[in-house]
Amino acid sequence: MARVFHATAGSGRSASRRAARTEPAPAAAPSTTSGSGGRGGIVAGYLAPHPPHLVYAENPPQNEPRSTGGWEVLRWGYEELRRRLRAHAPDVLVVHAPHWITMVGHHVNCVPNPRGVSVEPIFPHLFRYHYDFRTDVDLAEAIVEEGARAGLVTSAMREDGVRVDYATIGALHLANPDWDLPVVSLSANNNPYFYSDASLAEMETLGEATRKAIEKTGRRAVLLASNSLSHLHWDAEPDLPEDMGVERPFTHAQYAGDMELLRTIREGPTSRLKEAVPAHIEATSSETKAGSLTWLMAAMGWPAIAGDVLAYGTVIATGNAVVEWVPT
Ligand code: 2XP
Ligand code: FE2
Repeated sequence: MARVFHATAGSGRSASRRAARTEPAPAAAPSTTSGSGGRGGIVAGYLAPHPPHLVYAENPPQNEPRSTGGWEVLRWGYEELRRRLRAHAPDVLVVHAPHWITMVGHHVNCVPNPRGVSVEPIFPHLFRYHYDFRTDVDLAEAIVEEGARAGLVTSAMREDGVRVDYATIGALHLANPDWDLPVVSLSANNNPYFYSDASLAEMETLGEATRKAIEKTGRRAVLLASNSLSHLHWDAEPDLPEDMGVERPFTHAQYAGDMELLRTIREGPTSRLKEAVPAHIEATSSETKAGSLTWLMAAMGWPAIAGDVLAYGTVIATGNAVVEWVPT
């Protein structure tokens, strides 16, 4: 395992703030064993991309901007994801997202009831989302502990009022717009972006630590990897952002790179992604560089199964796929 940072995350002052437990969430706290009565563990994992356009297109009451629709095929894929997610009857959704960027270590949101407005900085005219959800604090803390035990720099984020990033909110909204399940949200350590030759090895360790924490707490968990695929996008948009007359891949090469990865996913087994994901990143500047997909695979233990691609489509030229894996 290649580690770049060895320091403890945060200052001494913030460490003492982090150590102080905040009040439990106002809503009923998640139970310590599977609430659904079924077996615990990771019951499904999804590639759940977060383009703000998809939330904008859905016109939920929480989002301020209004649209006339758009990107339907991807949104139909999410409809199917929601049906399947319900059938898995999870106790908790665990999400790893690339736009909660932490420079030192892997942070886990331990705020019991995050509330606020999440804004997409590039597309603030599309995404200004009012969120209010519950955290499964026991599981969040268990992930911090297991990550540290595995040698990672980890930190429990306990600062009430820190704005939750749009990649976390976007994936969670699209997967569960009712927000009736507790959440655990993990940050993306910035090393892979900062150091061009940094590997995704730490994400494997974080994934294994996530699985151990889920098993220890007896949760029945669904995991969400909030990543787009090919990631070049236009620097201009049409007057009507949802004008599907101009929506297309950035280049054929970007599209072909996505198709190659999706072919590997659909054929399985997932262990092939250990080589395919870095090759896809190299070919398409894929957002999986942030590690969410690798974290998901490692958490599930790289099962010898194929992924089920529920939808693929471009969003302002980036490639996006909604994919389900159900470990057996
Ligand atoms: O990566 C993102 O979230 C972006 N802001 C790019 C826009 C669309 C992504 O697919
Ligand atoms: Fe993104």
